[in-house]
Amino acid sequence: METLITKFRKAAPKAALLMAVAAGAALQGCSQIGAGDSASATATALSSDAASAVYVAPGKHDELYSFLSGGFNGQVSVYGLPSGRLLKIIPVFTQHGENGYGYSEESKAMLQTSHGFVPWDDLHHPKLSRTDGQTDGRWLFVNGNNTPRVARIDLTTFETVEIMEIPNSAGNHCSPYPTNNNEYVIAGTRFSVPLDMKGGTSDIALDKYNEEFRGSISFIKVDPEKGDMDLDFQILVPGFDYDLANGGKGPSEDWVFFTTYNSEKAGTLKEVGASQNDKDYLAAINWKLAAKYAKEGKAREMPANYYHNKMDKDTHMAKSTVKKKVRYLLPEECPGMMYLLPAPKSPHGIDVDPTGEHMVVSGKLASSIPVFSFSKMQNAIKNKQFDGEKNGIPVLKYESVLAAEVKEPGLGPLHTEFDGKGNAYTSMFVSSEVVKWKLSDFTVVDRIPVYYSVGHLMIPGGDTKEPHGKYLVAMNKITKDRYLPTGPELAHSAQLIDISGEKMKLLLDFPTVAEPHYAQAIVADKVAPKSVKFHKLDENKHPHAVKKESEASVTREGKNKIRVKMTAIRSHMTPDNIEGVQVGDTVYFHVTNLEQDWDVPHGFAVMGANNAETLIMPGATQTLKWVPKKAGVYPFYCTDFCSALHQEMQGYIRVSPKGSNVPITYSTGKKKTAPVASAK
Ligand code: K7E
Ligand code: CUA
Repeated sequence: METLITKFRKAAPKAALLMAVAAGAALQGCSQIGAGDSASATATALSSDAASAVYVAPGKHDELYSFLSGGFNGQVSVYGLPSGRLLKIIPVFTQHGENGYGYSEESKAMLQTSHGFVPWDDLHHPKLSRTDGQTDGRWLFVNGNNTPRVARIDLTTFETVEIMEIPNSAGNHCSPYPTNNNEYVIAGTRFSVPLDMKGGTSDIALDKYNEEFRGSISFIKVDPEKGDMDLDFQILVPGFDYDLANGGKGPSEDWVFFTTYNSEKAGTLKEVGASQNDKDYLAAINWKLAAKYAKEGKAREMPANYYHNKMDKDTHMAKSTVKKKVRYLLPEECPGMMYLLPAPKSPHGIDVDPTGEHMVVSGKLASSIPVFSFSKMQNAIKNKQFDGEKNGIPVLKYESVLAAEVKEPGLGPLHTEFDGKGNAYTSMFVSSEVVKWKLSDFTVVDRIPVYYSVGHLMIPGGDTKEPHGKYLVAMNKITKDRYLPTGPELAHSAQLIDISGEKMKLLLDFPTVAEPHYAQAIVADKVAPKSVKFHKLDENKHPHAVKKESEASVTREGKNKIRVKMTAIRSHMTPDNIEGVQVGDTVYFHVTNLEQDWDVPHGFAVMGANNAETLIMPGATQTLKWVPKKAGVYPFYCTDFCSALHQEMQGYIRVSPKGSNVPITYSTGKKKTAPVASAK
């Protein structure tokens, strides 16, 4: 790295160099940069121009929705742009006390996996669904890295509606990549795993890495109308590590590309072992041909065990299905399906420009950015310009596929996005800057410091055929001295940059929830008009819904199950007095929100519950499970300040000792006795 820095020093403008040094210092934890330095940098960058550019007047709406990944918090955050106002947190792979996701009986199944209930994950990459290579505002797909999963968020409700576990995967990082019409959502594994083809991941000595481990790339079919996912097949690829994925557009739209590292297949100390060779690969896969091979009988089948969890639209209940098989293709048996392009060692991002001609590989350790040409790749394949093969997969000659190298862009290139006006923007992790370069002649034309150590950057639509090239969001890993300190852990940060002119301009800093990796953004007009305001009560098919107060009931089922079918409407619950429950009973509160109006959820919480509240949307039914441990009188109440009489929206449930003869009674106002124990 020393030589790189020396080299960089000669070429880079002074400001960028200062930032490089500052970021280096920050990375090593010795904060040599004074608060004053950055404060003055901020002062210069932030003029009143910038303030008015991001000002969205009270009561006015933002122009764009943006969806930032929550990283190790397992959620997605929705921000308005350009204001940077946080609009919503969408829990995906995590429990969320705010609305009971992952706690309510209806949503628990969403977090079931072959490893049991896993209420956490590491979410890196949101990707919007596409039509004709443009974002269409229907769904947002996201990956879970740790316990490999792909989830789908419905953008009419901003709720997670489906989670698919990925078998034969470990570290679902190059994921999810939707093709230009969501034909497939593609997900690659970061870690290779031992596969015995008979029983999936198996018990194998770790020093057998080289012979026994393989990677997998999963092809998940997406229903064009409903969005439902189905794992169609996998390609079992050589035992490298796979990092990021991106897809072709236009002429290259049948292809998807993956960066790989550890082509050395080191099983330990990868920091060293995976950096021996000068080059790793960009893997190119013709997904259309793969789908054809899979359809025409080239696929074999192996046993598997993975969960597919889906939220039913009518009942608002999630259901898990366990899948027991997966089909797979081997690249060595499928000619023309997969090629390897030599890339600078241990590359990170791969990004394809809007025309589909250029594949940009960000080699985090390299001093230049190689840009591959899709048309050259096609020619090289036709003319067999190979440099041998690896695991039966042809390796293309570097020179035969290279369009150009972007020289001395900065230090630590990670990711690139495009503005649709012929420019590319690359994030530089080590030199803490965003570098703008031209696709026409591959020269650097502008650079702007970011604070500090930027990972992904995002231009709304910047990974699609038609970018909305007005803003860029840089997502930074380190923010030392940018915000008020908050103890050992500081806020991660996003920075909004104006890219509408020749020179980039910093407009705004805003802190993020947990660690953002990638993000997506879309013009609000493509999403807002379809936003659901409330669920129609008549269409509520929840088996325990009650649609009128007169239908509310409390029943004992069998020995110790109590079912409370309750309604909530401003400002009372029916029933609000319940007696006859005993210690040892499990109580299910099925609460139906009778409101048929926008923005009137009711919450439900009961003292001592071991889960959370549940927040019931108008017209929907949600269930809170409660197992009281001791006799007594317990209050329950609405948690969402829904009306002037919200504080009155409360009730009591009496719990008697086990075996007591207190009959079940329930009422709101007038007391009513329950029918004797139900048959079920
Ligand atoms: Cu953070 Cu896309 Cu997981 Cu790069 S990845 S920063
Ligand atoms: Cu309902 Cu507060």
